[in-house]
Amino acid sequence: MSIAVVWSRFNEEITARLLAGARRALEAHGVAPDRTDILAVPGAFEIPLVAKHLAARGRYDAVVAIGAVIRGETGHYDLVAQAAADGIARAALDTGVPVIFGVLATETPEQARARSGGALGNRGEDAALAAIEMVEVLRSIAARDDPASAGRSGPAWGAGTPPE
Ligand code: INI
Repeated sequence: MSIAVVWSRFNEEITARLLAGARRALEAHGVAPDRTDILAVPGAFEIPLVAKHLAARGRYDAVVAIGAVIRGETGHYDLVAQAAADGIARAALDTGVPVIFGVLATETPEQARARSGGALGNRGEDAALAAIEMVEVLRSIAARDDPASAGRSGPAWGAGTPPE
């Protein structure tokens, strides 16, 4: 599995912790560091364009987008957070490659710290796990279309087991 990470430097204290979590999770799940490319961008607003370029290259199974948008005194926050969310979703839908939303959007720096290796876990780690799961989901769909796996059937597709 080959993964690209778009890492936004804005609020770097937070995003460095998210990136560390993502790298740890990828390696722990068998994605070797030399199969993981990391591209830095200035802020969350810049993530979608780079994510789309990477996804369109055809050499990555998924792209993980990492950033932190923290509400300040102005409305800038809403614009940046919305543009990042919309653009990341669009990059995935336009290319057919999973682009995972590992961008924190919080009211305060404390809330961001809690979600980047603090009391509430690490959203970078969660994003990396979501990327791996999405690659498996898409591979399971492709396997169903593969004549070599004809006859395989069952209710559960993808990586998870649906509840009864
Ligand atoms: N970028 C972020 O990643 N997080 C923020 O909280 C943020 N705020 O609050 O302004 C932010 N702004 C920069 C933006 O992403 C762009 O880099 C900049 O506007 C240049 O296009």
